[in-house]
Amino acid sequence: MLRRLGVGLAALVAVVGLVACTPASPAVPGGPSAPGETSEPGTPAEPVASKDVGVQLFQWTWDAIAAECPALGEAGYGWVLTSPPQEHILGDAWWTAYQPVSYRIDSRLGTREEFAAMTAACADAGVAIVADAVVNHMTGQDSSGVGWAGSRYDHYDYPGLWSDVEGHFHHCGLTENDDIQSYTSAVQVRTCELVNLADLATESEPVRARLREYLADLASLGIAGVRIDAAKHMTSADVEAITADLPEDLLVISEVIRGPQEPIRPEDYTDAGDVFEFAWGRDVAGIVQGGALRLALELGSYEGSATYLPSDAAWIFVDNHDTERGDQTLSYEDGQDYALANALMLAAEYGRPVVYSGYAFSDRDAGPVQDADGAVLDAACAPGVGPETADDDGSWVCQHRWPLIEGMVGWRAAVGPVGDGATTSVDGRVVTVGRGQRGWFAASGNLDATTGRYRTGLEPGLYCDVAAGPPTPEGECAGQAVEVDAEGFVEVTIPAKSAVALHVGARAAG
Ligand code: ARE
Ligand code: CA
Repeated sequence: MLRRLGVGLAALVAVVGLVACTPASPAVPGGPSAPGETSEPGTPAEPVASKDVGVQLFQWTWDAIAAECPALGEAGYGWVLTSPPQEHILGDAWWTAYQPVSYRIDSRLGTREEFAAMTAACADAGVAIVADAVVNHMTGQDSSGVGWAGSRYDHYDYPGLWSDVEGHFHHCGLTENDDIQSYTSAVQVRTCELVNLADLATESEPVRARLREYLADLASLGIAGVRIDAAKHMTSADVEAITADLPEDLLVISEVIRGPQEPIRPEDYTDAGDVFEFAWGRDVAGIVQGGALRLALELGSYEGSATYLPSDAAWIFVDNHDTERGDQTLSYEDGQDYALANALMLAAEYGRPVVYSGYAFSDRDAGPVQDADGAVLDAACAPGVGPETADDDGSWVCQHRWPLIEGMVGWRAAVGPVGDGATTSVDGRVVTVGRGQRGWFAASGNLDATTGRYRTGLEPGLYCDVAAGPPTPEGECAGQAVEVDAEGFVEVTIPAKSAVALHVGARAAG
């Protein structure tokens, strides 16, 4: 079955405000292959209200996500990726969530009722919920224990759920301790254990059936999609089988990390739905640090670039919870470079973007701030968060509210995910992106401010520079107002390693 950005989520991310003369929505509304968004001459330009941008709210509680959703919807985010919601092992580290003990929706991030209340509150705000589904494995604990919700377990025995005697687990027998040793062996990757995590026999029908039940239960609580954790460690057929009963319109995004020389490739999973393209975040890191920004807008289409997933199957990100703990991508610690990389992701036409938002840490394993019982405390964003904010360990970084990132989410929501190809490379380090009458974007990789006169497709008038953040609820610009002259030109100063962004949804009074 071919699962792509589905109807339910698509309804949220659809190009809902298209001008009358635009062709009817395609099968994948809002997708990168959607028709051009440029208004016909003579039609007044309106924001397109496309909401394809996701935000991963790493380790946010269900209550905190519910509270954030109105602001997310207002900013233009279409959906939230949550951390895994099922019962997990006890412990302080963040990764306890990736060791399921049962499929009860009861975790230190919240109860089943709180989860359902979150999907409802977010839906009211026009924001969909995508849940992280850990279905490849159970725990990696060698001794028995009790999970967050009180379920007893042993490494290969989960009473009433899985047991070794019934053949629910793989014991690959290919390596000394049954752990994956080499990613160049597909059979090891799929049947041996990922860091000692008890590997489910996902090719077996009884296992698949129970996993389908788990995902159906999540769907009944109002989710609009699932991230399939560790999809590389199952076959694409397994992922298809496990997700087969889900409503047609549910989004399925497989996590398959692209690795050089590996036999298992992200491309192998596109029959099961969409896939995260890890290459984008890795490649954009060097590009932004080097400053030749043109390349960032060409990733995925540039002939010289490495293999990328087809755009309509790809979800891209600057970082996620794993890569921010590694050295292959940028992270919040890169400050302005990180903000700029996110802005480029939101202006690019390749794939669909996911903004990441987590908490500050210096220890890789450190979990989010918890109470005495281990329940995670509700996240909250301090006023004025941004790339310059000093982050004490445990404080919520709130990247999704950084002015440039939030402003560009609004920009993308107003101009749509694809343009008419009117991207002009001014020079290697300054790029401009025109989206007809709807919007215009310029970014600079220079280490000094760059002043220039540029042609836009915008109607004459005053526009807020949303690179300084979205306009206030009262409609006041967060930063400078930029005048588009009678010929459509602007004269702007692009700050070092930053951007200027104008769109029809943020016109300045005056
Ligand atoms: C923890 C401890 C381990 C311990 C284990 C069991 O760290 O020492 O053995 O528990 O007790 C997360 C954490 C892990 C954690 C695990 C379980 O990152 O540290 O283990 O939870 O609690 C591969 C997979 C990819 C996976 C990454 C991390 O292919 O799917 O490894 N990513 C997802 C999640 C993770 C999560 C898991 C999967 C497990 O996003 O957060 O782990 O549910 C090359 C390959 C990649 C490979 C990568 C790293 O790049 O191409 O495929 O990724 O190396 O090995
Ligand atoms: Ca497996």
